[in-house]
Amino acid sequence: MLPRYRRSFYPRLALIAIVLVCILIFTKTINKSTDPPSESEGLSLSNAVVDVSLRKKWSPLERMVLADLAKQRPGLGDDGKSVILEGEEKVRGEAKLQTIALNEELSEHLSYNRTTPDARNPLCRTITFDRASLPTASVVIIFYNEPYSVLVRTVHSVLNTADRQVLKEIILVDDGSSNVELHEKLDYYLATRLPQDAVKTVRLKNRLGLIRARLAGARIARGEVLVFLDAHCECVVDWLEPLLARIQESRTSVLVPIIDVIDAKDFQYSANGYQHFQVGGFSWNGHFDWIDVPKRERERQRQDCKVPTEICPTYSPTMAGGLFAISRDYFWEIGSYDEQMDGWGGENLEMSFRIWQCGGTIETIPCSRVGHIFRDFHPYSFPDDRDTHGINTVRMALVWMDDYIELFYMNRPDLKNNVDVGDVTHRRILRNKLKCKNFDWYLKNIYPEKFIPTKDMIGYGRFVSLASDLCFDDLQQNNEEPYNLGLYTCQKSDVTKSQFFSLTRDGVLRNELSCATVQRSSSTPFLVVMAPCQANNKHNEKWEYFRGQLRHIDTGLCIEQKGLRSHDFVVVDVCEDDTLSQKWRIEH
Ligand code: UD2
Ligand code: MN
Repeated sequence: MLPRYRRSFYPRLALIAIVLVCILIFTKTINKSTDPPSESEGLSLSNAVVDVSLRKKWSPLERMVLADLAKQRPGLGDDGKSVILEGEEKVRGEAKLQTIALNEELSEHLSYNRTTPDARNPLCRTITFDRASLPTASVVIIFYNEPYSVLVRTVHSVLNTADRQVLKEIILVDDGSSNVELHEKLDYYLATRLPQDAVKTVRLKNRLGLIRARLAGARIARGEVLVFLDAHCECVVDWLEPLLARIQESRTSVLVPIIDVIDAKDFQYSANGYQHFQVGGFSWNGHFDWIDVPKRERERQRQDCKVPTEICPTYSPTMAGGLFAISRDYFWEIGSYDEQMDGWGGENLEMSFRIWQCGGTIETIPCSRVGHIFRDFHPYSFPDDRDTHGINTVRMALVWMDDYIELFYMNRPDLKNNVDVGDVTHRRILRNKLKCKNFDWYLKNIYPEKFIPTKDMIGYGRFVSLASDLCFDDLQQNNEEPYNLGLYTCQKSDVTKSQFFSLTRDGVLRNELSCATVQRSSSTPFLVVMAPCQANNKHNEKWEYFRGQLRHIDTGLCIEQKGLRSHDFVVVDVCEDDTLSQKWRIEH
């Protein structure tokens, strides 16, 4: 029999041991929850439910990050579906849309890892890549005061869709953002939630503009290919590999994905079917625009392509500028960017013309798709409120467009004189050094569809009435929609766009975007309506210029200005020989 003290000792020991084990387990649990999640946990933790009572133990940054994550609703907007907010959230979202052209409220409720639809042509899924042999990529994302959640989602999207075998790094370039969310919180998030070597951040002390921001990223990039993205993109599975494979095959090809639209209001990812996509053009006012793939290009593809034409690299006369891939060596060889371009705009046409004129190609790669949030207005102001797009475009035109710069000035007379655009000598030296072709060659060979108001015309310039001091004039109406052709006192100095018209060799009376048609009504005179030109010139209405009269072929009526004054709309009426009010002099 055990002594008394022994009898009570053993149960007590057991009790103490149990209590100790409990304390140990308890402190472990607490510690685990208060530590910032480890790297490997990071990605999957994004949508975790967080115990609010424990938050006070975390650092302020961790608390902010957790609060952001707690706001997100797993699955919302997945597959790029549109999301409509309700109540207070809806009101806040609409207010954001008004101020920054983007529904930041909604973005904060979508997971950083929300998925995108596979919008690719099904043929793309049959292509396989030998990733080990592909060149590696540095993805450069520049930002200036972008909404935090949108930027972070862009980073996640790249990591989720690009294979780490080919994705060397993501380089974020902060172009001097003043939004504090983009400082410590972003650094903290990247350090605690993403794989350590995946993302590098470059901070510019002052805002240098998107051109110099991209250059800063390119300078530290170590991948063999540079891929630039805007800070509000979401990528589609396997978007990167087709770009890298094409550069491997053709070093001087500069590539753009198909750029899909992510709606700024409801975040819907729209691909518009996989069959139809557009390539880049430009207008004489110096802006980029989208054009349909020309028939000529489809012909070339049928001859040159090893793969079906639908997924074949498609030549593009220009590029939008924000999303593209280029061999890193070639980027520097071909003159990177014009570093004296400030703010926003113009760099995309500069690079487009330079690449084509100096021996490279710009191609859309149909199997690569990336969504971009197109905003209705710039959420930021411009350095010193200057028109940096206009100024940069003058710099571009002075170097690359030769005499065609006059067509640009005609659209932008405000930029012709009295604007300091700086010195372009070093860019002209570059053009000589690279032995680049001229702009005329570019238009003839790369963009023959482009309407040139002074080429192959019966006449062009001002259309001046012989009976008075009145000229044809678009009366500053929107040329992208139908409008009535007007009359206005003839401009005295250089002609500008509103009075510049052309009569083509095949009898089309037009300007850059609109073609003259006749609007029939119950009785003459009829109005002359300028309507968006048909891509196939055969379908545009025809006119004849004979003894000073402009006769509409279909109706046989002549343009007439009797009784009309400056600001009136011009008409067509029964042709009468020797009537001065039906006679027009074409300037050239
Ligand atoms: C388009 C391009 C854009 C650029 C621009 C012409 C696409 C889809 N987008 O306008 O990339 O080529 O045309 O210049 O092709 N940013 C800065 N610093 C600034 C201003 C902007 O870093 O001073 C950043 C901004 O945060 C964004 C990127 O530059 O990530 C492009 O700006 P944007 O998105 O406002 O231009 P976007 O898409 O209207
Ligand atoms: Mn953008």
